[in-house]
Amino acid sequence: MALRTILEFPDMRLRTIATPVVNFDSSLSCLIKDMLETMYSAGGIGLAATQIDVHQRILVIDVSENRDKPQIFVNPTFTVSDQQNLDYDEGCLSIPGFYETISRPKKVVIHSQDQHGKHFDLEADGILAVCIQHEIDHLDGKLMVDYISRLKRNRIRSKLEKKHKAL
Ligand code: GNR
Ligand code: NI
Repeated sequence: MALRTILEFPDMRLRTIATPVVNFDSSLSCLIKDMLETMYSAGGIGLAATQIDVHQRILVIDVSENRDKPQIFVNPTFTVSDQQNLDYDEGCLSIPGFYETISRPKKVVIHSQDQHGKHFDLEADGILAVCIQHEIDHLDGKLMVDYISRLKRNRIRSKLEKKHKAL
């Protein structure tokens, strides 16, 4: 088990488009373990492999109160199952300290594989729907700041750049 470093905006590696997982082997299990450990340690409700500089289509999520119900998604996609949108105040471990209200489809059906390659579908609403869409965006090199104005985005960029220089 190992904690991995989480990349922070505006690191260009966060813009990489992840490729599908083809081998469901022990190295995938190890990677998923590291992702869960890193997510729990950082206090996040989700983590995409992209955020630890691994450009494969893997997500871990835990939206449970007691942080004891990990969900694993390999090669996930989703279809919108409710035309309504939900506004949610989103945070991101790769944009620490900033929160923005983002509007996304309220209900989605997730099509995914588990860590063994088995296919499954799952209907999600509420925070799980928000989180899975946020995480799939990461796999496509997209960040929540892409949904806000350029002015706000640039303000966040310069604050984080200043912080990175100070470290
Ligand atoms: O920990 C996280 N919280 C969160 C809150 C609202 C909407 C999305 C998220 S995901 C985020 C973890 C993260 O950055 N995952 O990519
Ligand atoms: Ni994020």
